[in-house]
Amino acid sequence: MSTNEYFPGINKIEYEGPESDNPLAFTHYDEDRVVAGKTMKDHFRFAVAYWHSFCNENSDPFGVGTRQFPWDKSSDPIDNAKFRLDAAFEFFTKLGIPYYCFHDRDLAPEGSNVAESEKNLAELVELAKQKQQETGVKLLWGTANLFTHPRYMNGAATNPDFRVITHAAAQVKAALDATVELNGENYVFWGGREGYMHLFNTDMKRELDNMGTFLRAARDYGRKIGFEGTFLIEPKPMEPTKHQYDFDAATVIGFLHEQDLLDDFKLNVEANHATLASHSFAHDVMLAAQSGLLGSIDANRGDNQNGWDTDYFPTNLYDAVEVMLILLEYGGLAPGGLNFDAKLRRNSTDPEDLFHAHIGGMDTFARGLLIAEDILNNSDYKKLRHGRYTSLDEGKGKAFENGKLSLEELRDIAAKSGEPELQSGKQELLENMINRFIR
Ligand code: XLS
Ligand code: NI
Ligand code: NI
Repeated sequence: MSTNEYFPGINKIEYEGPESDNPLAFTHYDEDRVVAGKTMKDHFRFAVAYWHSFCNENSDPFGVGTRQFPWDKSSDPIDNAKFRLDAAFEFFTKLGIPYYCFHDRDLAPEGSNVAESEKNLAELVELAKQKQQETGVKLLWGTANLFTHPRYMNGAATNPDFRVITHAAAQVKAALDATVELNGENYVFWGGREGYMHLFNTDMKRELDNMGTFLRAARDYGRKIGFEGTFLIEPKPMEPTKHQYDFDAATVIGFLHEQDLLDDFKLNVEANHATLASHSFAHDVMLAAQSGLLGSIDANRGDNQNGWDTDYFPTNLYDAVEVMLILLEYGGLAPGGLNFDAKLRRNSTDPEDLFHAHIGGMDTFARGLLIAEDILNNSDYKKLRHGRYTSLDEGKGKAFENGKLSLEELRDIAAKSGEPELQSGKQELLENMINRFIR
């Protein structure tokens, strides 16, 4: 054991198969196994979220953090950022996860002015680059933290104070530089404070237009410095603001149309954000996928008894099956991936808990993939769904879909053909069928 080891006693996590009872092994995630034409590794492109796993000490509004960070060894925050990077890459390689994601401030501490913050980040990026080369671990996406610092209390790109907007721009510029330097495949905007607390003091139209203008400037800069990846917007309806502008997938798709951003932007759908918006995880994934705008996924889950962003690790097999059915039908996530934007519970304090959490998430989605493939290959799932629409496949139904029938013509068809017989939606049959495959 080297003295610089942060997870001593834990070796590389291996695939041992469904019969294994080793809690530090994969039972279903077998990265080289080919399913529906692709390896599991390529289906998921799993990523660790740097902020939850290496920066979040698990405090809550009622108590201080409970996690011990053995990498916080120095009184110098830059030194600690370097130790944290070592710990993170030790974890990534032991877990065998191919990607990670970060905010600028996760990687390096903020300086006392713009130039110093840029210098801190560049220093850590240089080291991260070396680590990536040594280990083969890659950057799924970078982003800028535009919500923690007090200056962002009234928003970042949507702040009524222009000076704050410029600071947000400085951060996004540096975070884009970092993402390009590290070959990041995507760049995320999550507008945590882009929203409002009350309309009394808010010019909503002006703020939304400024958000569009800001995003176009960021896009132009990214393309100028050679960023070829996808820009992603991550919807969330609320928290920390009362109302967040990127409310849900449907809202963001409308915004991208209105702001002429569709050529460069897609969506990063997060499970717990979709449920906060009173949708299911699958609903927002489907909405993005069917528009050709599914960029990436932040995998986690909420809690049926709690109405906030609990960010539990995803262990709900049923959710995973629903989402994998969509991913298989719509061609998957690449160049996006599945990022574990999830945190340990406050009372999960052993270093190995971080492994259990990620292993559980990876195995859940791997099982979901195997079950979804089985359903698609060996059941009437698709046939039953498509079967409900056959009257639109030909004749007048098809003419309607093609916009060839006027309202008067439709009326005349109804008058002539009389009352249609009822057609069952077959929901219970389908639900039972899906359950039979979850074995
Ligand atoms: C918070 C968001 C955040 C983004 C990245 O709710 O999920 O973690 O993914 O800024
Ligand atoms: Ni997220
Ligand atoms: Ni979240």
